[in-house]
Amino acid sequence: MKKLHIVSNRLPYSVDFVDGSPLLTPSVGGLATGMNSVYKEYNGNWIGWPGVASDSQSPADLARIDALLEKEGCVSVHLSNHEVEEFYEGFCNNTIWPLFHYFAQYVDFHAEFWDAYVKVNQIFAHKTLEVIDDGDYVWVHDYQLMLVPEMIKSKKPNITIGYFLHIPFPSYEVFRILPWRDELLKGLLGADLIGFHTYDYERHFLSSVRRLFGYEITFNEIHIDDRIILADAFPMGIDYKKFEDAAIKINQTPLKERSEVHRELEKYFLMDPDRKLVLSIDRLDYSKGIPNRLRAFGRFLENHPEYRGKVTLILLSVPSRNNVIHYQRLRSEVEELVGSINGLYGNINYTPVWYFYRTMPFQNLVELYSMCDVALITPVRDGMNLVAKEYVASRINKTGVMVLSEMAGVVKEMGEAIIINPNDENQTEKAILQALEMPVDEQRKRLATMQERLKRYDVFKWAKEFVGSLQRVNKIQKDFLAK
Ligand code: GDG
Repeated sequence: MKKLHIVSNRLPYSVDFVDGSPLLTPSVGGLATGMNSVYKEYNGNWIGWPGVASDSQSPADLARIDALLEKEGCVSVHLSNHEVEEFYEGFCNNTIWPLFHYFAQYVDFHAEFWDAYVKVNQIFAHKTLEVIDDGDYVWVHDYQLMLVPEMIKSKKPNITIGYFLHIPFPSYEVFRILPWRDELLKGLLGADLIGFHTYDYERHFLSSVRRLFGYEITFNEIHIDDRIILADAFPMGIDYKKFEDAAIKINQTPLKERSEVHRELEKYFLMDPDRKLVLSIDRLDYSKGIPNRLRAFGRFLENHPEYRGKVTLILLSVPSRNNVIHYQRLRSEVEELVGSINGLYGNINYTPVWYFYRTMPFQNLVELYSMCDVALITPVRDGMNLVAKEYVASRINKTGVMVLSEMAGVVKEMGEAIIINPNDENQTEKAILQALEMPVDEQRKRLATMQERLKRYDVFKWAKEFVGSLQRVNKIQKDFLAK
């Protein structure tokens, strides 16, 4: 049977040392959930970096980590501290990430970062080539590994390769800024199927292929000599049932046994049952539009004094990429804005913004989703945004309103949200008011439609459809060659 292997920057486990022995903790993220459902079924391996630099461990410890991972079907890629710095923090997070999110002014064009990117992609490709057999399928993930498809295809043309990009693919005019644009595209074109969250990203990609290489493109098929490459949209879903079940379980737990977060939120409503909570959750990343959101909330309190004391914004900012200067500056900006809003509109009994700079356990996350009346999701660019989907899935009482940026990929599946341009703070301010005042009947109607849609196309369906298309493209290619 043909196997299916996954290649991603990080393996779906984190490694900790307990009493001197390495211990694996499975990752609970969306990608791990979706991929676990396929690579084990197809008896393949997951190739990736375990998150520990090879030169920070003794060879004996590295071997112990590798052996533990091997038992889980995982193959470790070894990267040194320096490689992680120049590849991941350098080219991935200082070059591709800002450019693909339209932050051209933040992009670093360092040749050393590019060299490290090529070298690390080669390490991933070599590792993959060591464990795959002729005829197997390989599914490569995300912007860290855009060169890997071609590196595999050039050595083993009979491997069917899928690639999925989790971030936006920018328009050609932005993509062309990159000195290494041709190399990145060539790397991707080693794949047989290239997937994006939305049709717009797919179109941008095809337009770059056409403009830079002039290849023949029919609908979403790229023809290069005797090869056919398919580009398609696969909007990633969530493990809907996991969020729904967690919310049901929390709801059934007696008040006394609920978490501290839950009890604190209950107290907030006990003081005044008409009070409302607005929720904002993301990694502290400049693409997520956190300052715009805070300014819009500040304006809302300024222009609607009747809501002071009645509405609190819970702002959960998950620490991210602290080594990068733009992230450090963003943190200061966010903290200043929070301080200024609280200083201007708060009093002894009322704090307008509850700010948390940390990661919360899954249960607390679902508690926040289920207790907040409004979700304020306003990225300036976002490949998809799974938080929006998780909020909808956790609303088991069928109420709740989403204010959603038109710049997030998820908006294509959430036409029932209140949709805003995140750069228009006036519009966002009005949307907050509209959300807080939306009649319950209308909330239910809008939410039910979104819930139905998200339930149907969950992360398992997403993974299955991608793999199905990968098998189909293999057949299309064979039929084409047989003609
Ligand atoms: C990239 C793309 C695309 C957040 N805070 C906590 C926590 N989370 C979890 C959420 C959600 C995930 O992190 C965040 O996913 P997003 O999709 O919102 O954003 P990115 O991290 O930027 O992801 C994005 C995604 O890839 C998938 O393709 O949608 O556009 O940028 O699942 O639940 N989880 C826990 N505690 C927290 O405090 N446990």
